[in-house]
Amino acid sequence: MSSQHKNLSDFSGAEIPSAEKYRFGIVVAEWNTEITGALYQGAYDHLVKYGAKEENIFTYQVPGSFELTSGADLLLKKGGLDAVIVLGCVIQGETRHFDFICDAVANGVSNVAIKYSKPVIFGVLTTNNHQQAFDRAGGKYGNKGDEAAITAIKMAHLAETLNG
Ligand code: DLZ
Repeated sequence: MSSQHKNLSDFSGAEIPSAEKYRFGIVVAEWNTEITGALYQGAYDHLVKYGAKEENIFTYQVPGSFELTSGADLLLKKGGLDAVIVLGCVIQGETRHFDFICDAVANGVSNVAIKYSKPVIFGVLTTNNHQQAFDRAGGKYGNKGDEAAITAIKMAHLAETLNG
């Protein structure tokens, strides 16, 4: 379903496990910081809202979305985390940078997740313009950061259920 028809912060009907015992890493891109800051706030607040302890949320910044993959890789290599959330915002420009960055980060974080067998949650907005990004970073379509946090909690819970 396109996010145009879905509020990214609407979780009604879905059971959300407690995040109390999990440790989370959040990697945030500095590009489009007015958007990624809002995504971060949504993600952080939702982790805490569902029980995560503030001391169990580890935040790191990277220059741009392209670096989210290596940020997640470095965090998981260090160990001790149940899930990592990557947050970025790539806005379509006049060059093909957009395509390269979006493809690289989507493939990159998938590979990191498989490499470490840990959830890596894709909280990256890929939009045509700033307005579409604002609409999805606390605007009329909710906040993708909220959605990323809930996904991280559910995946940490799934990993615990399957792996013990
Ligand atoms: C270079 C670049 C461009 C053009 N656009 C964005 C963007 O919209 N969002 C984003 O997060 N990063 C962008 N970057 C920076 C790249 O992600 C990366 O930081 C640089 O290419 C250095 O590797």
